[in-house]
Amino acid sequence: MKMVHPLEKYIRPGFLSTTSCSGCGNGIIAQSILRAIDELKIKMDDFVFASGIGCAAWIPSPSFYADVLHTTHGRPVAFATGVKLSNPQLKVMIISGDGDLMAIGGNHFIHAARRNIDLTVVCTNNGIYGMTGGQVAPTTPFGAETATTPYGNLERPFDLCRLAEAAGAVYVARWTTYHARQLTQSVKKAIQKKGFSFVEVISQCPVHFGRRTGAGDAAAMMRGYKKNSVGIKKVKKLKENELEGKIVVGEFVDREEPELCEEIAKMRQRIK
Ligand SMILES: Cc1ncc(C[n+]2csc(CCOP(=O)(O)OP(=O)(O)O)c2C)c(N)n1
Ligand code: SF4
Ligand SMILES: [Mg+2]
Repeated sequence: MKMVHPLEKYIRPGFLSTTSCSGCGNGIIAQSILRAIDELKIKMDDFVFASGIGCAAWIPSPSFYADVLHTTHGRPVAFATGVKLSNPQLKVMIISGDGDLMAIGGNHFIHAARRNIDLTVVCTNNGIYGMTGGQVAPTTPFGAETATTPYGNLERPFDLCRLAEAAGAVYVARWTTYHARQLTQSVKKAIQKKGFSFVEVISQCPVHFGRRTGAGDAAAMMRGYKKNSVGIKKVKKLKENELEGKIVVGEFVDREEPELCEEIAKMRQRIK
């Protein structure tokens, strides 16, 4: 009997192979997203996915069996905004990397959050530019050695969830690839939430981050995520020094604000 993976129906026929290196976190993220869609029973035809440039941008493209926009570097949020405004009925999800979304694409990201347009953003945060050879990113930890910081990173990284919250996102959560089930639950909430939702996934790039920073291979990195993650509810009980090197995971924001497409529809009614 031929074994068929339960999520295979979401993969474009002939595109089961992956561009990711072995041990990369991208496969876990892809599965968590597809499982969320499966559990919500939403048809792939109701989705449009957008990604930019980088390893993470290959998560939906070309393998997700849906309309997928593989756009230019830093611009998936801009493309997704256009799609959503032209057809607000669609579920529009952006899946891309920390560099793509938060470096070159940072302005698109914060302004989409400010507008509270109904988009779901899943950001693979591997703390580095993976695809181009392991250069420093705005998420690289302070002091980390990368291809472009051989003596250690002198810049402090963004806290992506706090950035999303401050910019106006109505749903914000962070998990790691160790938390695949929790990630699925957050992606489900993010898809269902009316407004700008942001899910950050701390993910392993063993080839560049692991090798260059000393974090080790994929298994070592995932053991580190397990050991060093602290749930948001526990954080208040910990002292500042106890939080050093920890990854705070959980849901940070779940709030209601007027959503842009709905406000546009109301305005159209008003000015008829
Ligand atoms: C305008 C432009 N500048 C720079 C690049 C080179 N470039 C491609 S991907 C990338 C970084 C991707 O990093 P990230 O989004 O974190 O993805 P990862 O590969 O780590 O998943 C860069 C700098 C490009 N393609 N286009
Ligand atoms: S270079 Fe890193 S992020 Fe890119 S596919 Fe390989 S392991 Fe994954
Ligand atoms: Mg990256």
